[in-house]
Amino acid sequence: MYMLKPEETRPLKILLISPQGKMDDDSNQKPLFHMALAVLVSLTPPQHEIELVDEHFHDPIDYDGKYDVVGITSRTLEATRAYEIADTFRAHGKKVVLGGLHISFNAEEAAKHADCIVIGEADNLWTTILDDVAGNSLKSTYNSKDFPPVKEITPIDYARIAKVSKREKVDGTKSIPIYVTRGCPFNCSFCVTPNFTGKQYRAQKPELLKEQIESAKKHFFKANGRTAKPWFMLTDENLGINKKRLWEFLDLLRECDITFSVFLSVNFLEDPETVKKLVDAGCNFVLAGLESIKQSTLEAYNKGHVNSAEKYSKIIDDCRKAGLNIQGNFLMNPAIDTFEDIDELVKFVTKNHIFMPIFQIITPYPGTQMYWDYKNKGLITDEDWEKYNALHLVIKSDRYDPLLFQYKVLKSYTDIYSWRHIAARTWYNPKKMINLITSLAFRNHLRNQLAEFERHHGITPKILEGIK
Ligand code: B12
Ligand code: SF4
Repeated sequence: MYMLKPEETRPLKILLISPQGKMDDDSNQKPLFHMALAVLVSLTPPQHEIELVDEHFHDPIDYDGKYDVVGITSRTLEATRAYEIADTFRAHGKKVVLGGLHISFNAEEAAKHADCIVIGEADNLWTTILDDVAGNSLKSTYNSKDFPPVKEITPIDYARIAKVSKREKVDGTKSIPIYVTRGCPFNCSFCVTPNFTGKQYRAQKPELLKEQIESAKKHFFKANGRTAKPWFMLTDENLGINKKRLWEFLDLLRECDITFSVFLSVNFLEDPETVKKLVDAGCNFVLAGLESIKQSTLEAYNKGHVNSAEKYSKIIDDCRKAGLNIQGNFLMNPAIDTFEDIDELVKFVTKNHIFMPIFQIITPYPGTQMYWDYKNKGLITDEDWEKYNALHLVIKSDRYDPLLFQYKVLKSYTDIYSWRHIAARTWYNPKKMINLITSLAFRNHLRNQLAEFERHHGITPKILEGIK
């Protein structure tokens, strides 16, 4: 039994929830737990008891549980569900704290559903909140800006997470999240980072990173015949800010004997030495925001300075030859992308056998420059947050009927997960197992979404043929 020290507050029972939006997917790419909650667990003083619930893994919620406080995270896509859970807990007399990216930029909206809202990062204020709950003096708002700046990365306490979460050990086909850095100094207009953690770039201390990886392996990984090494998802916004730093981290990761995936600007992959270091360190794929194969579009997103569409094929091919997959992320916008452009993109993805491609409809997430630009011009047509899964068109479209544009993207996206495409990609790319398993999850999810879309809107593929 834990013995309370004189300076410690009364022990609390804390429930932390990661809600799942109704239109969120069940893809295999999801990490084992949400890093925001991992940070909160790692910061929580030891006398408190924690329970972690993750709806992405269908963990049930006990609304009658004896919790002193319920903390809920949320991104925009999950906000409506977060509010639903919060309202239900409050109706059961529980104290609810809401935090996360969406809440930070929609404080007024969120305040209607919570006893307390948290704006910004919680690393510098979570223990104050717990002390205030224990002392019955919880305030209605805590803003990270009012606390000392977050200068360091909170090391993740994998042992405690293993104790409080419902996740079992996994093999190398499911990813364990970890972060090496936070922040990114770039200014892409569709991204929340520049207005959230962007300016506060920081990195893990090497020795702590190694310790965390060892602990994560011990508590969350079990090898099997197919996968001998664990798969870590590096949830950094952009690991490749600085080449020297990146190389140091890659050397360090190499010593850890793991596989990992990472978000990285594609321009870093032009350098063969960096690619080699990534492969040697165990990188199984890089998620790169390629966004478009049209240079004019890249310029429109403030991405022209880092990306050059012309070079994509060569970079992808060189990486593949070196043993590295690039997962391409593409954005589609009815104001700049025609149906022909989407067809061209499908051809490009097919020809280049792009690993686990992601198609997204441009979505102005609250907190992005793009959101304010569209909002000020009155161009946002839908603020039903459930639809902010990047497969709905929530902005005004003059060129195409919004529903048809959405259908075109969803149909093209589903088509690139046909058996033929999956087989070709698996054949040509390295790391076949991850490719196959995750592609099947994407395929199932997309086919279900498409079928639902066609049923709900009475649309058939024939309709698209007439409007090219
Ligand atoms: C890793 C990552 C992923 C991974 C893993 C996601 C996961 N489920 O964990 C993958 C690849 C699966 C993914 C998918 C998607 N992602 Co993503 N992803 C990220 C990334 C790069 C890092 C997230 C992370 O782990 N951060 C580390 C944690 C510690 O930070 P945090 O969540 O902000 O938490 C801190 C504070 O917010 C606060 N806090 C958070 N919650 C709470 C709760 C309480 C109670 C308190 C007190 C405080 C608090 O304290 C925490 C510690 O300081 C972010 C970029 C970013 N800037 O966050 C984008 C980001 C979150 N993703 C984004 C998007 C749009 C998506 C997708 C919709 C894209 C798509 N169509 O596929 C999907 C959605 C799937 C989903 N539901 O997660 C957007 C979200 C925008 C928004 N407003 O919602 C971001 C911000 C990127 C962007 N474009 O700007 N993503
Ligand atoms: S490079 Fe990536 S993380 Fe950085 S601002 Fe652009 S999209 Fe966001």
